[in-house]
Amino acid sequence: MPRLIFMNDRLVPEDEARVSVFDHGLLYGDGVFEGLRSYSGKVFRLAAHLDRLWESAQAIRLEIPISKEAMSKAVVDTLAANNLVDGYVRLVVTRGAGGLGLDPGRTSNPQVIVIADTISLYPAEFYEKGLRIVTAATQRISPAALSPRIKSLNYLNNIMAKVEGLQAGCVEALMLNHKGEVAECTGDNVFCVRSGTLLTPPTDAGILEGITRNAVLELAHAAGIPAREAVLTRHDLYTACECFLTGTAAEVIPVVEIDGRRIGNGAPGPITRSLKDAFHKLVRSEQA
Ligand code: PXG
Repeated sequence: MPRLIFMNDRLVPEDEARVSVFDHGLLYGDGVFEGLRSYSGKVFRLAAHLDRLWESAQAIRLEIPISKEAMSKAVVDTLAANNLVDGYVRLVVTRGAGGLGLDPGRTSNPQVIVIADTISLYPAEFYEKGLRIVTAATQRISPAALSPRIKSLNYLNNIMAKVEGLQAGCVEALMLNHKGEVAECTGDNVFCVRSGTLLTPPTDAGILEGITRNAVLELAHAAGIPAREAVLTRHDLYTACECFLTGTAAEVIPVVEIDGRRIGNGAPGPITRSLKDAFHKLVRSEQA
């Protein structure tokens, strides 16, 4: 069965879901996207993902041609049309087709695309034993150059770092900001536990403000675990008791080694495990 893709205003079979070679999303990475998940038929934090998509679009002066309500319906309909209960949804809005020049004013017809698919998860072993990661030499792009808060179609900064991680035999890589502080991983936010306090870099460290990150901060507060945003250096991570990553795809995943330094006792820590469990409960309990 071919997948059904939502394109602009309707569902079409995947081989009919096409964009122009003149689309500035393709030519320049001029567009925005989101990645969401549904659990047992409920889309996790759909409103927050739509808000972030609209904010990304506003930042690049791209007007999304459909309403949030229509996008919300498209997400639900695309999952249903593909018989997906536990699925992954990619929302893409491109600038649309135009001439071979940067000027977005010379484009027309921004394309709205909703793809629903199954999610390929990291092997269960990574969640039980924890990840090894390395710091990429590729810095997170400076907010003065392009805000990392924009989830744009230009992800080369992250891809360059991801390739470095893969070359080192790791599935994720840590990225530092232009000041040498810890920013985030290529597609995940980073947390550590020091002296019983949960710490994560602030948004002005030049990161994407992850929806999973925010959910984990809420869960920590609810569980009475002290938690706050803090500027972190690699030293803070190397000498932390625990470390973990958060993201829509990865959920909450422990990190047990960074740049060859063992974190804590080298096994996923108790705060990590309790937040991982709490997150699993949350995604199955929240209403869409
Ligand atoms: N940082 C970056 C740079 C991201 O791209 C996150 C953090 C985590 O944010 P959320 O809101 O997901 O908690 C992301 C999200 C993919 C994929 O296909 C990537 C993301 C999300 C979903 C899928 O690799 N990145």
